[in-house]
Parts: sequence; C-alpha cells; structure tokens
Amino acid sequence: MKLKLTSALLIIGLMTTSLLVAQVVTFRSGIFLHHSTGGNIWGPNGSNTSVPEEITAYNTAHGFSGTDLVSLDESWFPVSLDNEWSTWHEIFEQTAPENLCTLCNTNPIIMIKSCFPSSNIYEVGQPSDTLNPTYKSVVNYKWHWRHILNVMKTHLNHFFVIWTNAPLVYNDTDPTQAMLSHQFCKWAKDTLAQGLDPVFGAFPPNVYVFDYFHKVANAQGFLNPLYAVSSWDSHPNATATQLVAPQLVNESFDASLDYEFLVSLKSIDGILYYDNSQLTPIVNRKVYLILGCCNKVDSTYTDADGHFIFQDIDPGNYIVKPVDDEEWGGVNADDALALLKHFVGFITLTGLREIAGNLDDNHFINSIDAMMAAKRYVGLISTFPIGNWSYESCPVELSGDANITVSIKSICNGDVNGSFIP
Ligand SMILES: [Ca+2]
Ligand SMILES: [Ca+2]
Repeated sequence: MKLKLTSALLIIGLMTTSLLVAQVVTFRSGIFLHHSTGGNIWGPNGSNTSVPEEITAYNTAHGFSGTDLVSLDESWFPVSLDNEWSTWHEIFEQTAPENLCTLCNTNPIIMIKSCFPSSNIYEVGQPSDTLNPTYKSVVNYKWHWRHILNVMKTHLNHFFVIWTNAPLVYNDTDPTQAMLSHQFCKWAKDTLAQGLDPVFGAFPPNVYVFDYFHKVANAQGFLNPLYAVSSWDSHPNATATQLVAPQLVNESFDASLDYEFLVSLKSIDGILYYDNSQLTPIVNRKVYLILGCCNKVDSTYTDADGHFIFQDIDPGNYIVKPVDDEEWGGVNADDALALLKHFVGFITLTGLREIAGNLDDNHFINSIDAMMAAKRYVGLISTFPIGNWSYESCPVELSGDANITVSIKSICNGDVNGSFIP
C-alpha cells in the first residue's frame, strides 16, 4: 500500500505536467522486397502505370504533402537466395545467410512476397513435412507463414505486407497444384488474416495479407492467360500491372495508415483517492469518460489500488468523472463545528473541502450548512442537496501524442476535516 500511496503522490505532483514525452510513430514509408514477379507488378512493365505512379495518385487523392506523404522503395531481396516461403521463414528467424536487419531501421513498412515457384505445391501434406522444410505442401506453407507471422507480430514498430502466392500458367503446373495453391492462399486471406486459424489465433494488427493470387488467378487456380506474359511464361504482363499496382498501393497504405491510427490512440489512466491524510484509494468506483460537456463515451471501475484506465481513446477534450451516489460517511459534530468556524472566519476551507462544505449547494458556507451536517450526523436527515460525494474536476485534453495520467481527489460531502477512511 505504501508504494501505491507514493505513486499517488507522485502523480499529484505530475498533474500540471501530465503530458509525457512520446514519439509519434508513422507507417508511411517502406520497402518492397521482391524478385521478378514483383518487379513486373512494380512496373511500368509496358503498362501505363506503375507502383510509384499509383503512390503519387494515392498521395494526391488523400491530400498528403510533406511528412504525410506515403512512399515505397523496392529491392531485389533476398539478394542471392530464392524467395520461397521456407527461405522467408529462415530469414525472419535469422537462421538464413541473409537477413532483414539492414533494411529495418529505415523502413517502417516491409513488404515481402514469393515468386511463382511457390505455387508448385505437391500435396496437402502431413505434420511430419516440417522435418523437411523445403518440401512444398500446404501443411509446410502454413507452418512457414505462422512462423514468419510470429516474428512479425513481435515487431510492432513495423508494418508488414505479405503477398499470397503468385499463380502459374496452365503449361507450368497441373490442376492439382493449382488448386492446392488456391487452397493455401484462400486460407491465408480468409482464415489466417481473419484471426480464424485455430493454430495461430488472433491476427496481428501490424500485418496485411495482400492476396495477389486471387487477383490474377482463374477459378481453377491457374494464372489467367489475360495476365501472363505468355502461355508458357508465368510472369505478370502489362495488363496485370495495370490491374494490381493500384490495388497494391491502395490496400497496403490503407492498412498501414489504419495501423498508424491504431497505435496513435492513447490512454487516459489515473488514480482516484480520498482527501484524507492517508490518501486512501477509492476502490471499485465507477468512473465515466465524458467527451466534451456530456457525452459519456466509456466507463470503468477503479481497482483495488484506486487505479482506472481508458484505453485506445480518440484525441479530444474529455472529463473524467466518478459517480457520486456511493456510500457516504465521515461526518460528525467536528465537521459541523469546522463549517461554523469557516463561516465566522476562524479557519478557511479551500478547494475540494470548501466545495464539500457547501451542503445546500448555494455557493457559500454558512450556519445552514453546519446545521445540515449536524442533522445528518444524528440521523434527522439522510441526504444533502449537494449529494453524497464531491470530486476534483478533471478535464483532460488528449492530443493523441502521449498517454495521460491523472489523479482525482474525492471526498464525502460534509467531511470537511477529511476524517473518513472509505
Ligand atoms: Ca451553503
Ligand atoms: Ca469528518
């Protein structure tokens, strides 16, 4: 308890400087790591657009300028390894000869993909496939992705975009492989990314699955000939670039900006305590978060230490206000006498104690308030016009740059000597 009281006192000291220094994190620039298939989609690839052109259009459409601009670089990566999912698994777990570390610091967004050899899937597979990680089965692919995502989700200072497989043209594969690739990619987008994979569980907010496969594949899981360089070449052509580049830019940056908004949301937390010499924490008290004058947007209860928290709050002007109809106590003849002494000028009640002394709620303290205190003490009355509890007013301006910590003093009305221990 002593520790908590100390922290409460510290918080009181911090009240006037409650804005904590915090870094504003943005997710507006990054790097696309690809090989040949990704390079074609980057463009122009004979089309009349490209990813850079679509980024310019995105910035214009959103009115972005200066530090708000989104951007993306691209790089052939891995430099000397293939970009199969088994390789990405090793890269993310840092067991491959190449790693991402040199790219991380300067790139909040990291976009990865595999090329069309990833669609050569031999079978659904079985759990023992993982003993041979390069074996291409749906089981192994899911295993690789879960491992990659497990690393991604621990790097919340990055936003990741991961493409589904690139499909193959009919002449490069067979119907079974094509359907297996379809099956895996559908799982990635519709099950895993929806948080519905029972093995992986909740999908991390800092990852977006870009379902390239289903943008350019036909119903049989082959690369639609419309989007292939030729019937024997599974590289995407100009029509594919024209189709995919704008979707890639829009989906990826929409998702990264959603994440940016999410991480920019801040919390308001604090401690509610009684205005007595022990600063007793007020336990299990309902606390409202009120937007503006009167819009109750959230409520919570204080814990055993008097602590409460409202998380993921939009920036705005709030009032934190506990309920005032809780159990009342602490008033006796001493308080009645103190009210009289204040009235005649022997003592001066200030702040919350002055507020709590004005029992008839008429803006000043006089003998009527003293009489009310005495009457309630002996049970002649059971309420005050002012209600049971008073709290320090607690307006909070949440700018979105930092979490805010407040402390709120409370008192039972009439307990002007602060004798109550709730
Ligand atoms: Ca009064
Ligand atoms: Ca008292």
